[in-house]
Amino acid sequence: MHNFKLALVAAGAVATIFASAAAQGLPPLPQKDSYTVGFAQTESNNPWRIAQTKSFQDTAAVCNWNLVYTDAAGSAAKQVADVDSMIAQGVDVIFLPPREEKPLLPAVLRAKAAGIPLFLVDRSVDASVARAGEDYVTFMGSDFIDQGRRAAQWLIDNSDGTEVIVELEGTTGSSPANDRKTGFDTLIAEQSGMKIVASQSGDFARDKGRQVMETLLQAHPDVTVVYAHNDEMAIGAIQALEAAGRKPGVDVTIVSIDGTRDALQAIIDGKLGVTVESAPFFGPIACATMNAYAAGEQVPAWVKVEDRIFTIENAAENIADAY
Ligand code: GYE
Repeated sequence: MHNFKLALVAAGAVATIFASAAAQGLPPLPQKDSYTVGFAQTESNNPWRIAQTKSFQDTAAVCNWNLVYTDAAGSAAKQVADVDSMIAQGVDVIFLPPREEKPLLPAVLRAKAAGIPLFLVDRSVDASVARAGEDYVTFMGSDFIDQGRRAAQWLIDNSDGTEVIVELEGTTGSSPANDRKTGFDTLIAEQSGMKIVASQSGDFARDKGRQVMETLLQAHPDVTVVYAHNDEMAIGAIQALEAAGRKPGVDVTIVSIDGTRDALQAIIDGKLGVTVESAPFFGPIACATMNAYAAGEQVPAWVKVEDRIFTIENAAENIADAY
């Protein structure tokens, strides 16, 4: 159904590091018929997170996992406590999407010290302090810088060259917010007629995105483009624009990232220009990666997910599979 390409990439220095337990001093994972698998979800307030959790639950049945699931409800402090409790329970392995890059670091290091292999899933931690192949096994996820770059490139290709841009950032301190900003802003900075006039966090949430857009619209009524770091905030921005009498897709172009069902519908309705995919279906990748690690195979430092791009060209044919 959902096609993941497990590209064992050589994207820069990171991916040249390979983790196998023996080589790197990482905790080994014995080969067993069944594992107790911790999955410390960060929050459940959007379709992306719900789809990711379902993917882990579906995979648990197929891969014979006893899934220990926690939901940090949007709190990095609770997520740290959740990981600590998994360590105390002695789970076999931990999958962690760190809500923010820095606060989860101590928990990552405690898992290693406790002899539990930890895999980062969908978000990363600060690479200057903890490294794949040394402190945790690997990062499984998308190239967020490239996602931001692709959103910017679509805009450049579909613009007359002059734009007043408002940016809705994801959760402050999270790797997708940091990197999606870098990728987009860098490309836009090279366009003489395009200017990002405001950039503010909407915490990856629909209602927060709507509220922030309402405020920014008052300060910047001349806005012609909204770049949202995820689809939920893009939908919130569309609501704010419509409430203010603007026509998203006609007088304001919206560009976004994720590929949710609501976003594909907004594309079909002519309100959203593009959404760069950020696939949430990590269960099968998690099972394959952890089994490879248990078998003593080398696991790349970055198990990279290849993402598609959705526009009016292909939104209709993909909406049935969307989440
Ligand atoms: O884009 C967003 C979610 O970490 C890649 O988190 C993930 C992001 C995703 O809240 O919708």
